Amino acid sequence: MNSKRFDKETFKEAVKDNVKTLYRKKIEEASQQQIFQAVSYAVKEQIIDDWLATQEAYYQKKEAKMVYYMSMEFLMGRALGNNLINLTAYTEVKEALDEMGLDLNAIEDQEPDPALGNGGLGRLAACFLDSLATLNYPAYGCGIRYRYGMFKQRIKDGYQVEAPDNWLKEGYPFELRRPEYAKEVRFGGSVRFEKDPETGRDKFVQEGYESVRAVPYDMPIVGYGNHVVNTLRIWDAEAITDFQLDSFDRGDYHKAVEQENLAKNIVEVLYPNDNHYAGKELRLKQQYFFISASLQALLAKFKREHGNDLSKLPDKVVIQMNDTHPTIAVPELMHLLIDEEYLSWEDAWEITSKTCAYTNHTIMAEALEKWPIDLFSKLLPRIYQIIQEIDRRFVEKVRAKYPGNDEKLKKMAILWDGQVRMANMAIISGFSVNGVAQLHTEILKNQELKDFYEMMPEKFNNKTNGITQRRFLAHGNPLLADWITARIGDGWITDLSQIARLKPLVNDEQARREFMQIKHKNKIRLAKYIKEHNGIEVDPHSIFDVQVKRLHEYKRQLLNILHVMYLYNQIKEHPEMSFYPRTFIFGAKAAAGYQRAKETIKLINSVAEVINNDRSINGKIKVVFIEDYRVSNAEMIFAAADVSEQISTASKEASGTGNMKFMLNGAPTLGTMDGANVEIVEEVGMDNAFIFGMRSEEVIRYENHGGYNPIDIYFSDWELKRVIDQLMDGTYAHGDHNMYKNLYNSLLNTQCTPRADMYFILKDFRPYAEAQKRVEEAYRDEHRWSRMAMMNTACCGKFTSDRTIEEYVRDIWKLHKVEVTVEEE
Ligand code: B1H
Repeated sequence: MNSKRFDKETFKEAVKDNVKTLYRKKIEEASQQQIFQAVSYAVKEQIIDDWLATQEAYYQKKEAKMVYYMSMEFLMGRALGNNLINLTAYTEVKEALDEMGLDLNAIEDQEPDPALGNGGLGRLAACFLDSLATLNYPAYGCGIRYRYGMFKQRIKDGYQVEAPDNWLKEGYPFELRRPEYAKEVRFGGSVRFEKDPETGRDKFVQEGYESVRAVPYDMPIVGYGNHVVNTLRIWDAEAITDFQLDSFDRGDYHKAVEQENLAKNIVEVLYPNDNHYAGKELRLKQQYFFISASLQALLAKFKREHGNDLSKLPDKVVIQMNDTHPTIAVPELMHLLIDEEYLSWEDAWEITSKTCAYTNHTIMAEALEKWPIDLFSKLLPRIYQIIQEIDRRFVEKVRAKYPGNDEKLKKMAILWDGQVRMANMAIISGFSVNGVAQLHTEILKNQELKDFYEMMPEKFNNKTNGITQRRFLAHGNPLLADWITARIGDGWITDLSQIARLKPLVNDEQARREFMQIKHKNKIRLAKYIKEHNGIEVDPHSIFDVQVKRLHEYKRQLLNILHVMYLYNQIKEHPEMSFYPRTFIFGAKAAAGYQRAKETIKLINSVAEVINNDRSINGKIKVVFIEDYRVSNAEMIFAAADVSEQISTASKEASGTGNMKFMLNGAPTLGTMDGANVEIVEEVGMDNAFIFGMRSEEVIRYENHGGYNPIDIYFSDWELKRVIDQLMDGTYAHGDHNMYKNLYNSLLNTQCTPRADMYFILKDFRPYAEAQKRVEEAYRDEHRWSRMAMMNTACCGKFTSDRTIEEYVRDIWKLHKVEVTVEEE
C-alpha cells in the first residue's frame, strides 16, 4: 500500500514548509484557510509522482485505449478528504495533523465545494471518474472551468436567494494550469472554399471570425490504492492578445475588445438549470468552446503517440457524450478531420461514427436541446454546413427505407421546423445510445425513441447508473465504513458486491444494534449541523425522513409537503392520535427562473415555521429545510437518513442516484416504481421498501390518451381538499391569499397547459399517505426496522459506479486495464 510513503514526519515538515513558502508564516500564525492550502499542497505533492507515473504507463502501453468523457458538468465535491481516502492515507494524515494540534475535519471544511454541475448528471460524471481511476482504466474527463459554479443558496424569509459561488477566490490547490496545451477556438464569420493550388482540392477558409484561447487546467483523479491518477481537464478562456487578425479584420480595434469580452463571458458561469433547456446563445458557445478545444487536444495527442493514420482513431479513442450538451463533438470532429486533416467525407464519417457514443439522461420534453437554425448557423457556420450534410444523407436513407413516410422524417430528421435537434444528431451519428436505468431505457426504446430503435436497434443499450462507495460511505460515513470493515474486511471499498456478506448478520441481534447505534450517532451529527445552520432543535430519536435533490415539479417535493400539511391537520384535530415523531428534512436548489419551484421552497419554509413553532403538537413533527444542499453536506445527510424519499411521477426520473446513496447508508426507499427505484426494489425486495402510486405504464397511458381530472379527486377527498385550500387561505402565508397561487393553479386550474396536475400529485396522494403509514408502523417495530435498514446496505452491491463502468467498458468503450507501479521508498 502506498500509505507507507506517507511518512508522518515528512508530511508534517511539508505542511510547515508550505505555510512558510506560501504565506511567510509559522504554522501557529496561519489561518485555517492557509492551513488547508498548505495541507492540500502537501497532498498534491504525493499525488504528482503517481500522476506522472500513470501518464507514463499509458504512453508506454501504446495499445491502451482511452475514454474521453465529455460533459458540461462535473460535480466533484471537495477533493482533499476524498484524495486522502483514495491514497489510503486518511488515517495517517489525520494522526499527523492531530499531533500538530490540527483537526482534519475542520481543515476539510475550509475547501470550497467545486460545484461545476447541477445535480445527478454532473455528480454521475464525478463518480465515473472515480471509478475509472480505481479500476485502472485510461480516461480523461473534459469540461469547463466555470469561474462561478452552482450558485450558493441562501434562505431569506423563507425564499431562495442566489449568491455567486466564487470557488476560485482563494486559489484552488488541486488544479494545474497547462498553458502549453492551449488551443484556439473560433466563432462566427463566414465560410469560403478555395482551390488548393497544390492538391487541387477544395480548401476550407473561415474568415471574419472571433476567437478565444482555450487554456486547460488539469485536476488529478486519484484511484483507490492503485497509484493510478487520471485527469479531469477543464478549459478556461483567455483573450487572444497576440493574435494575427486575418486580412479581413486588420486594425479592427472594436473586434479586439469584443474578443476580450467573449473570453470573459464564455466560462463565466454554469447554467443552473437541471433538466431544462434554456436555448441561450452563450450556452451554445460554451458547448462548442470546450468541445473544440478538447477535440483539438485529443487529435494532437493521438498524432503524437500513434502517428498520422487517423483511421486508427476508433481503436485508440472513444468519446462518451454526457447527454446532448457535448454532442457538437460529432460535427466538430468531422470538421477537424475534413478541413484540417484533409480526409474525405466518407473516411471522416467512418471514424467519427465509430468513435462517438451518446448517453441519454432524461425524457423530459423541456430538457431537449433544439437550437434555432439561424442562431446556430450564424455562430457556427461551418459546423452547421456539416450538420446539413449529415442530415441530408440520413434523410436519404430514411426515404429509401420508408418510402413516402414523412412521419418518420418529422420524428427523426436532425433539421426540422427551423431547429437543430441535438439528440437526433447524436443518435444518428454515434455507435451507441444508452439510457441510465432499465425502465428508462425501455421507455426510450418503446416510446421516446421508438422510430430510432426500430431503424437501428443494435445501437441501444442500458447502463444503470451507480455511485462511488469511496465518497458516499468510506468518506461520508466513517463510523459505518469502519464497522463494515471490522465485520467483513475492507474488500467492499473496491468490490461492493462483497457488502452482501452483511446479509447473514441481519439475523444477528448484536450486529443490528450496532448498526442502529451508528445510525443514531450520524443522526446526532446531522442534528448538530441543523442546530448550527437552521437554529432548529430536532430529536435524533424521531424518524429522519429525507428528500434531498434538485427542486423540480416531477420530483414532487410538493407531494411531500402537502402530506406534511395533512399530517399536521390530523394531529391538531386528534391530539390523542398515536403518532411516531418525525423530522421531515428537505434540501433542494431551484433553477433561478423556475417560479413554481421557488414557490415550493417558500411553502416548505413556511410550513416549517408554523409547525415548528406550534407547541401544542409536542414536537411530533419538525420540518427542516437545509440551506445550500451540495455534495459536502449531502455526505452527512445520507449517513443520517432513516427514510429515503424517491417520489417522482413514474416514468419521469430517468434513474436517480441519490436513491442509491441512501440505500448504501441503510435508509429504506419510500418511492414510486420509477428510474432505478425499480432495480433497488429488485435487489432489496418489496418487503424492505415502501412502494406506492401509479406505475409508468399508467402515467404514459394518461399522457397519450387523456382522461385524468384532478378536480374529481379534489372534490371527493375532503381532507386533501382542505390541504390544497390551505394554499390559498393564508394559513401558511400570514394571511396572504396569493402567495401560493401558482402552486394551487398548477394542481387544479384547467387552463394549465397541457393539463392541470401534470405530475399526478392528487392521484398519488392517498397511496403516498398510506405508504407513509406503513413506514411508521415498520419503524415502531425496532427489530423489523433494523433488519430493513441493514438489508438495504447489504443489498446495494449492484449500485456502485464500479459496476456501471465495467459495463460501459465491456459493451461500449472496450478499454484495457493498465497497471501503474511506483518505486516505494
Ligand atoms: C438528468 C439532466 C439535465 N437528466 C439538462 N437530465 C441540463 C438536463 O443544464 N441542462 O440543460 C442539466 C441536467 N439531468 C439526471 O441525470 C436525471 O434527471 C437523473 O434521473 C439521473 O439519475 C441523472 C444521471 O443519469
